[in-house]
Amino acid sequence: MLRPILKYGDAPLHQKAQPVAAITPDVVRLIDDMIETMYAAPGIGLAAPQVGVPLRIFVVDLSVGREADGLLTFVNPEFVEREGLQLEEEGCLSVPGFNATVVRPLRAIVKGLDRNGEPVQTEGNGLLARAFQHEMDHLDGTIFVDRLRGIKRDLIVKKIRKLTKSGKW
Ligand code: GNR
Ligand code: NI
Repeated sequence: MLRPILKYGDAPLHQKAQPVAAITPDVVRLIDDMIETMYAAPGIGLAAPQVGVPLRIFVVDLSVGREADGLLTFVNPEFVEREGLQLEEEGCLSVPGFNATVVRPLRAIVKGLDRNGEPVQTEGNGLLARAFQHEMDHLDGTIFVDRLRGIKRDLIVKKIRKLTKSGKW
């Protein structure tokens, strides 16, 4: 089932998500809905708070469903290692119409549980490392806009505020 994607300003996006206590049928349904919603958007990643659920779950698929082994699901993810720096353009399904250059680690190893509750650990480089960090940020209530400083951030926040006031956000 498709779930609506929340936008910048919606409370769950700005709050820390809680660890998943057990992978119940409800949690499995949530993961399946997140995958469907990510592909439909389309996006390369989606975190549970983006669909209004304050749990520590994200999905990533750089191939957006085109490759059979492209999908990664993490429940209660943690960074094992982060290394290097990259500066690239970044966007977010919860901040449609905006993007900005964000500093991220070049390489990241994430561990967690998959949708069957089995331990998984994956190394990401470049865009995958960026997606890992972007989704982990969502679990901590951080959006890429929060990582910007100065006029770049002010401009985006101002434009969103204006869109919100005119009912276009
Ligand atoms: O679809 C997405 N593309 C993207 C591009 C560069 C850096 C991060 C991302 S994640 C984003 C989907 C999303 O908002 N996930 O939370
Ligand atoms: Ni995002």
